[in-house]
Parts: sequence; C-alpha cells; structure tokens
Amino acid sequence: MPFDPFAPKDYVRAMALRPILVLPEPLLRKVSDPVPEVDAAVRALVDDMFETMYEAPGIGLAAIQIGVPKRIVTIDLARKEEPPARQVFINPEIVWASEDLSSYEEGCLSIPSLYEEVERPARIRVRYRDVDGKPQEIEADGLLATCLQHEIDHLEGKLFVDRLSRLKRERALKRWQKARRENDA
Ligand code: GNR
Ligand code: NI
Repeated sequence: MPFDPFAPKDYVRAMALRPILVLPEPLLRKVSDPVPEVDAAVRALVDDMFETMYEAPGIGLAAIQIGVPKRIVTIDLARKEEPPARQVFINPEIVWASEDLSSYEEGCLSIPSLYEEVERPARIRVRYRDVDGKPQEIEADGLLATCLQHEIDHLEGKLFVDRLSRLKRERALKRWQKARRENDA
C-alpha cells in the first residue's frame, strides 16, 4: 500500500473523554477486578481517567465510573491555581485505619449535585501500585484520606450514600431523584 500520511496511526493514541456513569447504572454496583499488570493499556486508561476527571471536574475517579471494572483510582487534589498533582492508585488496599473518625461533605460524579456529610476513619494506610507498577505505601489524612476511601468504596461497588443512615440515604436519594426529574422535564 502507498504511504498515506492521513491513515490512522496506532502508535499515537489521543486521550479520550469518556462518559461518566450515573445512578441507577447497575455497573456502579459491580466489584472491580485487580489489575494483573501495569502495562501500556492500563496507562492509556489512566490518561483517559484524568482527562475525564479534570473535565467533570472532580478530584477523584474510579475506573468503574467510566464503565471499566478494574481496580484503578486517579486523584488530583491540587487547587485551580496550582500545577496538576496526579496521583494514581492501582489495586489499592487499606492496610490500617485510625479509630478516630472525621466528617466531610462528600459529593460523587455518579450522583451529581448530591452532597452529604460522611464519617470515615480520619487516617489510613494504603498499599497500592503506582503508574509504573511499583509497590507503594502511603499514610493519608485530611481530604486525601476521605477521597481514597470514597474511591476504594467504588472498587467494591459502594457509593458514599451507602455510608449514611438508612433514613438519611432514603431522604437524600428521593430529593436527588426528584431534582433529576425536574431537570429533565
Ligand atoms: O469530585 C469529587 N469530590 C469529592 C468530594 C468529597 C469527597 C469525595 C469526592 S470524590 C468526587 C469525585 C468522585 O465521584 N469520585 O469517585
Ligand atoms: Ni464517587
């Protein structure tokens, strides 16, 4: 075949914005699978996750939120005026959690515009692999501890509303569904 400079190239792959799944999407309830190897396909997925997360915008994303049931989390807690600070957690596991709890008003891109106070351990230790596949361990507190726990919940098919009392959860979801119906109408 003659050389065609406009043919699609398989060695340069543009990042892609992916749609974020929103409740009641059943995939959000799926337990994600461990990543056996951090290869080029995983890194391409991580790039898509960051692009999708920044555009949303959100401070964290789990792969299942773009429909991929793999244990991959992206986080960037940098403020708008700061340079990006990408953090990638592959196969993250909480190996220790503090007894003391802290409460934070959480939101989720998969339940847009719902915000509720959630109590979780204030500090955690997490074992994971980084984007190079290297084993790592981190001790997190503050917003990083909250966000990591929120994302690791996604890997188990859990959403932050599951951490509310039944009464609060049912009220919150009713309010959310009503607001959605009114917005669609
Ligand atoms: O963007 C997000 N903000 C947020 C705020 C408080 C606690 C957790 C989060 S994560 C959320 C993005 C998201 O849904 N990640 O799964
Ligand atoms: Ni979320």
